[in-house]
Amino acid sequence: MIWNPNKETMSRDEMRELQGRRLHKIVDYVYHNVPFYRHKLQEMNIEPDDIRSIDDITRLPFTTKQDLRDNYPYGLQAAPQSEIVRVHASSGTTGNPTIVGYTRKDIGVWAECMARCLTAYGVTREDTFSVAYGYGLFTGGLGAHYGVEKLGATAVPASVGNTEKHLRLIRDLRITGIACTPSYALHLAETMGKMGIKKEDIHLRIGAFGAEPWTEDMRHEIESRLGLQGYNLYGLSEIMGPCVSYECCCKNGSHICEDHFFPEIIDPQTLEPLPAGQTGELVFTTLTKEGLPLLRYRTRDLCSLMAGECECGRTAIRMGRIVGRSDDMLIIRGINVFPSQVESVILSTKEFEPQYQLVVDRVDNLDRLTVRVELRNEYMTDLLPELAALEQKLSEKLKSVLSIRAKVQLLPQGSIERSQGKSKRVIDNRKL
Ligand code: DLL
Repeated sequence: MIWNPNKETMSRDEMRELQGRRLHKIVDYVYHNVPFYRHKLQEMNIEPDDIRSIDDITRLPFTTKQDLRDNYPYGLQAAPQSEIVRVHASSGTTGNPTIVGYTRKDIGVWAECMARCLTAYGVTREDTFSVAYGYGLFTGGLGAHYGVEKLGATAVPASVGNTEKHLRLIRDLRITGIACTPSYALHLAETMGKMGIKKEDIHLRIGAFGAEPWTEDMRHEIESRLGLQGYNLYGLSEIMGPCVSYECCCKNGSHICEDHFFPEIIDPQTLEPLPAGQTGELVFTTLTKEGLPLLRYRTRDLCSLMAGECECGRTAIRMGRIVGRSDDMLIIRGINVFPSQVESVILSTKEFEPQYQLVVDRVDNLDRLTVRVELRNEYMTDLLPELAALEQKLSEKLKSVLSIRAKVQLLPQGSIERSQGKSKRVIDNRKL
């Protein structure tokens, strides 16, 4: 089944023509509504009417997360606040999160694209679908939820945590579909084992997994342990949230909703566009967004685009799996974490040396972050309660900045190896 055959199976020529028209409109829109873009375009001597076809996109300026940070909170928003019906936020490289405002039309486009994803996975109105991404400022929960309702399946807003209760619901409500991070899917499988629930006792048949990188091996593991078919779901808050691209039954690349989000791959060093098949940094231009339209937004995700037809009948271009990042962002339990956020917390706390390491492990299929930090000599003590209080203080500060709990490990001054060149701040022991 295809949710919107009109858009999802359009001929390539028609699609490019539609994209060209929409690009012209969005450039005109940001030119007149976002001073940041007007100045950039004026500096480059570009008038909206110069942008006539989708090929003209390479003339436009890039946008980065830094631009969003510099214009925090609403500087790049194009629609007036009275038109914004919701905001989400994602973590920035330092204290300021990125704020994304959505108009009612944006929320509608999001639900439409999410319904396309779910239909491609095989979800129908007969399914009962559990959304086990976090509900809140993170786009995963509400984003997937609106898609399930749009499609007409039954949404179960399970959110994260409460794993045992969730598993009982999965069994008792005969839940057939689930959206969550791949690592949470494995955690579910493990908890099932502990609770004595067998995969024959549940009816899950479809999983929509994303928000963090995962591999084919992980797919096979999840599929065999939960007894379902697992599909990739990709997205990012700045562009919309989950729904930007999705796998179909062929499980060979993810179709991009390219009537709404135009993809390019660039060389992250030279910023030159790369042809299909080559790996580089993924860049998106939102073609229809009203709240926060972005031109050539650099996602920092590394992948390649796959031209050519797909056996499922969809004509939309596909992207391969995300194979890395062109910055140092880590994804821990689905939450984006930048080492620089940890650094700024440590530097603002007088007891610690600016020497630290982030160690990421996967225990029982859940990510665990440990922050190792050196205690300055003058604060060193053998009074255990004092040390515990310091650990607690840092752990709470980190929680408020990162939105995830980190275990703090205090070390004597001088114990973290000093490096000659780049310091090794991150030890990622997860095997992906
Ligand atoms: O993670 C949106 C989302 C929610 C996608 C639920 C899928 C499912 P952010 O928090 O802004 O948004 O993080 C976006 O997460 O740039 C990628 O680095 C990574 N990411 C998201 N989906 C995938 C995926 C949501 N399927 C960042 N595979 C992106 C690999 C993914 N990485």
